[in-house]
Amino acid sequence: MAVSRREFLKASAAATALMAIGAPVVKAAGSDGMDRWVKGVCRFCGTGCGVLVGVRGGKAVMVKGDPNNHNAGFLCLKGALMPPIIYAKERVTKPLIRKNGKLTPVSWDEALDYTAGKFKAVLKSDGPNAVAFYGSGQALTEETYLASKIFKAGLRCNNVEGNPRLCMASAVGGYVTTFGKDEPMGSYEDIDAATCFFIIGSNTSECHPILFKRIASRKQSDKNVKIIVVDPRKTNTARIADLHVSFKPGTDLAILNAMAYHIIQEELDNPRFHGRYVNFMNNKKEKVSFEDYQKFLADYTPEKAEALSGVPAATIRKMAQWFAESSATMSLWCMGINQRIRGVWANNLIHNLHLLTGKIGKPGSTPFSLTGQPNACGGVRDTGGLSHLLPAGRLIKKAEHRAEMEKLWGLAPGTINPKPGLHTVALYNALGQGKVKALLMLCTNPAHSLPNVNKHQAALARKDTFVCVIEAFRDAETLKFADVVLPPAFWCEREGVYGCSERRYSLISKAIDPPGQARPSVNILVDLAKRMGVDPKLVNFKNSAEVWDEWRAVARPTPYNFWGMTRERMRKESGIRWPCPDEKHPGTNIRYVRGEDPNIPKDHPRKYHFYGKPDGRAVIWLRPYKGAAEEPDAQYPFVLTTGRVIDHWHTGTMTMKVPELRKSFPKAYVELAAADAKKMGINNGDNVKLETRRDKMVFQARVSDVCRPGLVFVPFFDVHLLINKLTLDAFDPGSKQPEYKICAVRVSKV
Ligand code: MGD
Ligand code: MGD
Ligand code: SF4
Repeated sequence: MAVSRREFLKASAAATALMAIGAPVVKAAGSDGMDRWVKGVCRFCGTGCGVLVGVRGGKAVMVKGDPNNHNAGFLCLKGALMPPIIYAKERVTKPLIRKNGKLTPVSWDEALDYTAGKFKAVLKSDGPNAVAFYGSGQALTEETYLASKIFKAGLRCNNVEGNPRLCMASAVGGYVTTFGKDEPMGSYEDIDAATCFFIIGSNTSECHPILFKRIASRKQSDKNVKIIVVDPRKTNTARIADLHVSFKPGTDLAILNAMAYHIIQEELDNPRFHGRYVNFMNNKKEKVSFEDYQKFLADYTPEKAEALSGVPAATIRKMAQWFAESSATMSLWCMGINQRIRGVWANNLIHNLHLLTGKIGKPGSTPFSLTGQPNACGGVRDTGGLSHLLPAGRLIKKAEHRAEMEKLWGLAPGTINPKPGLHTVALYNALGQGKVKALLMLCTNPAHSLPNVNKHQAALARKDTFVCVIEAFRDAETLKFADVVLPPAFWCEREGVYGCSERRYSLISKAIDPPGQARPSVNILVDLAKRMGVDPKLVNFKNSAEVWDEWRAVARPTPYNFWGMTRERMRKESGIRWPCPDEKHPGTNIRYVRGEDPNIPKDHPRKYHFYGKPDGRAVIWLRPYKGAAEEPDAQYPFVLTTGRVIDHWHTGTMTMKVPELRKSFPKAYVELAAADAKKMGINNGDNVKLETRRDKMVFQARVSDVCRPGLVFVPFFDVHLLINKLTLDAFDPGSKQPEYKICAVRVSKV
């Protein structure tokens, strides 16, 4: 059945209403007079829904769900409402150079020569550590692979970072320390088999709506399925929970250890599994015994955890029991766990529960970190687009990994700088100190999204730094600080791969031409690199398909092997999960299990083989409780937490251009608990001042039962109310991911 755009939007509006009670999304039908439908992937979240772009008269006029991808044709509103964003009047369509303080249109040659000249001058005067690349989990896999290669191999500079540091670094740290390799072992199919969902620090309903829909459907299909939501806010996700556990923010470590304590106490652990497949380790990386682990956990009785977290001991016991007694438990988590100064440890403690109970590597039983961005996994984590990484899980600090990459890239031995580059907060600090002097950015808006952003805006504003931004929209905050802006082809205006949360790589096919002089970023990067003096042999690519083929070859000798995903195959299929070693291989559903994971020989003696670790055993870590970097005190008695709303994407440069989305959340607000509001005489809509040690700002109040008393929440999409002026840039010492989720704040009625 054909649907008109009007009917489609009407259906979408109904879906928004449903979303409010936790029943999201629409399924669009019909082919309705399009010239063609082109296969792609949604531009937004890490769910990675497959889409079909309806093209008529050379324009993308409609988007609907791809019935053959994992989302089975469903999309949430953001995914379906792309066309107004593509054709927004704010698109950058010409290269711009700042002249007399104003961004002024110039030719491509002038912009590229000018940018390359600035980089070359800094490289000459200050060396490779004074330049940097800052990328994004929304750039294509080919773009990040190429940028990272240009800097690490071409310029000998490891200052290659990107917003996944703000997002997934703690999850990476958790996977690598526990299993030896990054990325989840399970897949979305686990949702259909799980009988207990342990959702902690994830507002799945608003941030991964199509996965939330799948969880809700699973619950509807079997009334015995239990959902536990552990979040200090009673979010929309919590509203379908059998048990919502609210607690003092930042105390998850104590709660998770107490769950482990109770599981062992009640003999709900699985000694056959952990005896055979697990090592226990303390923070000094020493192997310890199961008995040592038990002694360590004695500090985390449910009563002691109650004193720290405010969660009744009986509730902790109940959670532990549900987790351990279900036939299949799936944990899902996101920024409530990762954006913390002990994010890696919190990740480890979730893995611990699965390893302790053996609820891993079976359908429905898996720890599964939800990835935020559409290509943080496929693009940045897998290709090595961070300052300590090389492609496919290789590390800069490992000589054999550098040597292997030098061979694959055709470099002289010793070319790759052995010292990891600067992580994101350190990079912007170095920019502020004048140590980094030239910065190239791609597909990210850090002048809005960095924590403690006043400090980092000042760094970007320095007169002696050079900032070149490849950015699709003129109104992005970072453009205020740019010396050069280069216009990229956006989303389906060029071809390339996105890799979502479940190791699934899907191709975005080119559906339409870019506007004006905008060009695919792969071509921009190649031209820029050549002008910067990078050996042309290193960047001898005409298009992203050629980059993809090199990346396939580079990953082939590793456990990431996806050699079987030829471009041709990806054009036909709607996403394939790696490992996928040959063209006949269907892709991998469960890793680390013999018979499932092609990296494990069929005759391997052990059923589970965590091959990222030298002895094939995963690690249960003894991680003590540690609180937030900035706890509330008498001066700043509340906790400020920040995050997302369903209808906006990050810094709002895209979703604010869609009238339906803008109307649902026109500006940021402060959400506060009814009990606190009553005490302070605050009503809905009143002006409320928030003040932290960094800055202060006034927001309209939304009084509800979402926040617990003592906690306030502000979404970060609004450029006119930049909450990151108030947040803190303390970071996890392991992952270097900032603690956006907790800082101390004073709240007063204006
Ligand atoms: P957030 O709102 O950042 O979203 O997805 P989520 O992590 O699900 O925070 C999640 C929850 O953490 C909040 O409900 C908050 O109350 C809780 N939290 C705060 N402090 C704590 C704590 O101490 N412990 C626990 N357990 N929880 C805590 C983020 C994800 O969303 C990401 S990373 C990206 S990049 C994408 N962005 C995005 C978007 O911008 N908009 C929409 N609509 N969807 C998105 N999807 C992705
Ligand atoms: P985005 O809005 O996604 O935010 O932070 P950012 O990456 O800075 O920025 C993407 C930019 O790329 C936009 O300016 C967009 O217009 C542009 N763009 C879109 N498409 C294209 C394209 O095809 N090519 C190019 N070149 N440009 C394009 C996200 C970051 O925010 C993340 S990932 C996290 S997890 C953090 N979360 C967070 C939080 O929870 N709380 C607070 N307070 N702040 C946070 N900041 C972080
Ligand atoms: Fe896009 Fe995420 Fe919505 Fe799917 S759930 S349509 S990937 S925003």
